[in-house]
Amino acid sequence: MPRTLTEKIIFAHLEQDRAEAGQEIDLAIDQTLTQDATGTMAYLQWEAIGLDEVQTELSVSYIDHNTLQMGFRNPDDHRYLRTTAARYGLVFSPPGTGICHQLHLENFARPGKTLIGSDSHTPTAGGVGCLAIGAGGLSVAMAMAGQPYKMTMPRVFRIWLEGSLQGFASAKDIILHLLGELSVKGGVGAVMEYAGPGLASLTVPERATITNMGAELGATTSIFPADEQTRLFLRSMGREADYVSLCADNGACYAREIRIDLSQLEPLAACPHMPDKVVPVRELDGLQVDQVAIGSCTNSSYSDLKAVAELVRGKKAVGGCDFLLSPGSKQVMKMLMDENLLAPMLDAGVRLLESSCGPCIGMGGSPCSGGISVRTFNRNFEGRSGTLDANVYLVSPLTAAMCALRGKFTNPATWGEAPRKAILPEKAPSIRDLFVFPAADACARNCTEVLRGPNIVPLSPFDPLPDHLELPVLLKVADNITTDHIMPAGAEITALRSNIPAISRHVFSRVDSQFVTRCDEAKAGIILAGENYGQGSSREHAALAPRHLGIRIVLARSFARIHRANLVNFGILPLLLDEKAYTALQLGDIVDIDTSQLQPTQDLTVRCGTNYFAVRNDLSAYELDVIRAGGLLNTVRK
Ligand code: MIC
Ligand code: SF4
Repeated sequence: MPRTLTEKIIFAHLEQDRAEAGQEIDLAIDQTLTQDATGTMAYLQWEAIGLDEVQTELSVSYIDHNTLQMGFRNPDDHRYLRTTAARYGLVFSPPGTGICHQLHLENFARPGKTLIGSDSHTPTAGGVGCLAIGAGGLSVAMAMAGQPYKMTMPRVFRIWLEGSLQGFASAKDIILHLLGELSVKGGVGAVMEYAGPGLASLTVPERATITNMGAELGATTSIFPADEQTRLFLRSMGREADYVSLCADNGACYAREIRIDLSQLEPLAACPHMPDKVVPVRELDGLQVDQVAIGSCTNSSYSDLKAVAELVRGKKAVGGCDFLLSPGSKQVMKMLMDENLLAPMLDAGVRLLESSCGPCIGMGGSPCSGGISVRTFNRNFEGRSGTLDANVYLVSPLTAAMCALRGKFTNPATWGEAPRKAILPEKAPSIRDLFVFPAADACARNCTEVLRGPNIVPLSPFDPLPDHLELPVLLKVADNITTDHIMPAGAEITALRSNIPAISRHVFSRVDSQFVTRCDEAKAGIILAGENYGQGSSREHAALAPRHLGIRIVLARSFARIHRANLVNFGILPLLLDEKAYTALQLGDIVDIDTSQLQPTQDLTVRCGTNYFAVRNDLSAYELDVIRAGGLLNTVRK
């Protein structure tokens, strides 16, 4: 039977040779990655599993999210990650080397391999034909222990590309266009597989922009075939030997097809505060801009930044418009230096930042009060920039640079001629020596002492699920609640990622300052939510910290994939409500659930006072076992 590219990679990593969409599957994992903000917890959990050595072909521990090193907490985390990598056989990427996804694409991602990463933008590696999936830290720790990754067999959408990009339209505009069409929920349960004659003109860095931001569609992942463009990219990275040609079979069956004529696209922008609120840039003509930030794992490649350098050469950013730029890796930085491309940017007023996530996760670079910030990033959720009342627009690097030069959005019809597309050199400078590879000798690894600090607090075990729960609703929230709403980021709170008791004091702090107090008083309770609860980041702290506060159940209209898995991993029941029950239930209501009656995928009835509500339960037998045990670590310990 002809197969999609996604199916080919999945079946090469499965025991069984048939799996229907929607069925639970066990996927063997070749590679893992973590970053510091999710990594400390992932390695604390890895240590709790108790193995001596990672079991994957390759596991990499990157430091890129919090590199500020303000006070002891953050440098202690870095030291812990460096020593765990050396102790257990991981490659370590020191702070400042670059953003995990950019570095992984340049140095390690391979066509046909499976990768899971404790970061939702792990699908970036799909740009070279790797099946790359974002997951919670505990799921990554389990994969490092050699366990298959449990996931739902996805549906596969074919995104058929025709024509080629014209003028100032760029890869970012392809994915923004798709977000405008499908919305932030449009990809849930699906893999976006790209195909068609339009592929030939898209380079790997352009493809990686698209697969990266496929995360904002809620998709399981996004993937491009491995073709001549892939071979050229891998050759430039000094890794041509990693190339294998890979594409879907003719006649493969897709759940849905979406056609995009690239030649019809124009510069687009996602308006505050969702990545799917997409409009043509021309409609924003005249809107003043306070800040421009170029970078992030979406748009910080050599090709992106070279185009910016060419555009701003000999020009100046308008005074009063802050112009920040972070290259995605030291390799990108070196290439810009080698080609004298930094000078035109610095002369134009660029403030050059370290190769890290930086302003994307609110690590500095916050806009002024009520400010308009134009960013090449992938998320513009309210408050994520660090300024609650700022308005963030997501655009391509060229659109962002034009905003900096003019101090406002302008109509692309007035921009003149677009710079030529930057093509990677045949041999890019390597930065491989900056990674710390584990010692080949097991004795040397075993002798490495793992160094901790006072802010690194091991996880306390959670109790099993009681047979009966009678709990108050402690929070009622609307649709599209992001993990940034649940567990905010920014420099101060992210520094607490390895200390659950401390970080849990900040749960929902930007949504309802009384939430934690209500949890303290009630000791246990329920969160009631609308559609797509937990979209965005993979941070398991958005499940772990509420569980620490006593949350046992989330009743929602629907869940985002990674967050639902994280809830299960930490023993929280994710149950589904219909519109009527969601509307009827209110803050403070006491809900009575007989959990002893829970059966895999069997719906149940819950009571609230004299009312009864039907609740949908889509948990598999495995997931229910994990929740009953009080979480995955308890199951593993058993
Ligand atoms: C994000 O973009 O929200 C993050 C920060 O990279 C997160 C991970 C985290 O919260 O540590 C993600 O996307 O998974
Ligand atoms: Fe880092 Fe931002 Fe990418 Fe998340 S989205 S990995 S914070 S650059």
